[in-house]
Amino acid sequence: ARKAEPQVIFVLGGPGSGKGTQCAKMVEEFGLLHLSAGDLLRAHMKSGTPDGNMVAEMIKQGQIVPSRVTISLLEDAMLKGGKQQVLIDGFPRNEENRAAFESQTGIEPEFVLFFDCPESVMEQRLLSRQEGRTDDNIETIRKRFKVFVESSMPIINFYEQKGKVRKINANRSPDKVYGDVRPLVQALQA
Ligand code: UP5
Ligand code: MG
Repeated sequence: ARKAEPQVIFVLGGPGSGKGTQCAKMVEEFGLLHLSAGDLLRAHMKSGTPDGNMVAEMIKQGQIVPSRVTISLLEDAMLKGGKQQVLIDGFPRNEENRAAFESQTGIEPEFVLFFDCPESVMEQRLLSRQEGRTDDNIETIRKRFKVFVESSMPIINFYEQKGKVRKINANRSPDKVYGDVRPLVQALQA
């Protein structure tokens, strides 16, 4: 018999809203598989392939990589991870991503966590991060904000209309934010 499709939560929110931070907390407590599309793409950059070089350039410009690349990385990682519950962090970011994922995998998210945070706060967080990301400079950060508003917010609105968005105020301490996240994930496990 075919294995049941995994239950997926899309974790969305602007650059620096705390997606990665909150996913780590969910993994620690509930043991879900965490797939950060950005982390997978950053690892792929190092492959030295033509696709890898394209990804590096697009990330530096704050642009959204074509779903062909991102979905294949996500699908591989989902298979390898072999878990029934999966957090997909930072994807889908535009309509092309969303429609392609749905048609290629047949997966609909259980719900969408949306970390809502003012740009000024996200900007401060990204400028103080010391991970050496090629996109953590003010010029690229502004491009990332613009792409988020123009291309990614419409995806959140799409799921909002389906009643699937769980909006969280992300402008608080990580533990306070997690206090609102926790019961949502717990309900899925029950
Ligand atoms: N921090 C976190 N929570 C905090 C809190 N509550 N209070 C105070 N500080 C807090 O957090 C960011 C920083 O803030 C950290 O230093 C953290 O300690 C602190 P983090 O948890 O890393 O936030 P996150 O939302 O994950 O920020 P990130 O920078 O990863 O978001 P982006 O959406 O910009 O990055 P992502 O890696 O998803 O994508 C990067 C690029 O990859 C995109 O711009 C795009 O070019 C490309 N991409 C695609 O093309 N397609 C995809 O599907 C995905 C990515
Ligand atoms: Mg992240």
